[in-house]
Amino acid sequence: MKSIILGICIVFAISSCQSPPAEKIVEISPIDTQALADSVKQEFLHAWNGYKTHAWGYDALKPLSKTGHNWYAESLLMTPVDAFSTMKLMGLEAEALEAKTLIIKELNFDKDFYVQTFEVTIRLLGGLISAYQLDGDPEFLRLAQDLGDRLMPGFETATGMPYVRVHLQNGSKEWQVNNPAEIGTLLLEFGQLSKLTNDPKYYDAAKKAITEVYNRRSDIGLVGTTINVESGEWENTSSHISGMIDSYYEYFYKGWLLFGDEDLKKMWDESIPAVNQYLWDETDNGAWYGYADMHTGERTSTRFGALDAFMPGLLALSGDVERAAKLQESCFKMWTMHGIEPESLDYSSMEIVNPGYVLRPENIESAFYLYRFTKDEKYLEMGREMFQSLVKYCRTDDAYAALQSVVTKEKRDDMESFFLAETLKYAYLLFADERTLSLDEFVFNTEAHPFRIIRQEN
Ligand code: DMJ
Repeated sequence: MKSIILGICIVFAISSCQSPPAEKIVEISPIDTQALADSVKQEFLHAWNGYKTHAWGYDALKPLSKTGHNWYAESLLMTPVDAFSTMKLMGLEAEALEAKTLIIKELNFDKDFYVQTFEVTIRLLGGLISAYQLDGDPEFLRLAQDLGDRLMPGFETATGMPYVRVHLQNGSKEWQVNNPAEIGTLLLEFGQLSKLTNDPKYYDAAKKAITEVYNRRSDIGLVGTTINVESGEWENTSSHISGMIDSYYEYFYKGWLLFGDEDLKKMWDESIPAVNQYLWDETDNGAWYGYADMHTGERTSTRFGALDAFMPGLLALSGDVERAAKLQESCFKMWTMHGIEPESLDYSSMEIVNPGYVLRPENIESAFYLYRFTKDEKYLEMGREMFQSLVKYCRTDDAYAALQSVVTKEKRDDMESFFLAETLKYAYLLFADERTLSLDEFVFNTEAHPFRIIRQEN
């Protein structure tokens, strides 16, 4: 048990009508971090066993219909690859071995279909690189390099920014309107592949891609939501930190941490002040980041959601703990309003915009970072409440399920692989002994796969 305060407060409330003092016992239960870490591990096993029983070999489990489902025409083993690094951190060696055996026997990227470069990079390339660094089996690196090579043609465009999708066998590409997150959030994975293979081509391609987005920021320093990778023209000029932009910012700072590339730190330093100037919004309902036009900075929407909740964690990692703490208060308010967070709300009215919850990690991820950097127990309490509500509302007999609505708590037939890669990993790391993973040695990709910092020997 890490630390524990708390105990019993006895509060005497004296009523005005001279009746005997009412004694109210407010019990504040101690935070048994070890028990919580164990409990997260048990819930991980529950979800993994559901996948094993009903969807073994498929990309993902459909938890209500209890079947397997694939993203494309054939499986790319999304769930086992995504879950592997969590198993290693949790010390689940038997499960890690069964996942590894499946991956090495069955995973094959010689497929006759297009894949979405971003999703396949953060889940599979990231998962395989991290598996290689945690496990040491060179087969993981061979698979990672094969996948990286098949995705590389996507970068062959007039600007160097990649198309959305690439064909795994013939390298043809499709969908030239892409977004900053899908263009920029390749750098950690391709960069680490370069470090591990001693071939700079992956790093160079991914760095050029993110830099080309940065070079097209507006005069006031913001980027938009979509951009044409051939013409280099913005198609949607709405600026925010939500999906389609979010991890573009994340990879500047984490790229600098992982690779020590000063260009990335400069891009972070130049970008974040504009985000804070034009998107940050302090209201009666708390502090948030809203939407603004990338050219004028004018507020266009007061929407905020589950995806945006990654930002307190990133701010804390980058040293802005004060802003991170303020924003996390709002994120936690968003979580507790209905017992579990909605996909998005309008923070000016606190009305829900999108009521779903797809088992996203970001709110718990931010509690993890804030606890690491402040040691303030309130983040343990937040994490405990978030974890307990996951168990309460999303657990099924066989696994975990997304929610159709956080208001009705009606479940939905989905269990995204990031629930095992990220949500339960960050919950576990929040409660587990800090030595389980040191932030001085590892940087997480946006799918929570830990990449070990490779230090150059002098
Ligand atoms: C994950 O795939 C990654 O965290 C990504 O950056 C955003 N979306 C999901 C989790 O919500």
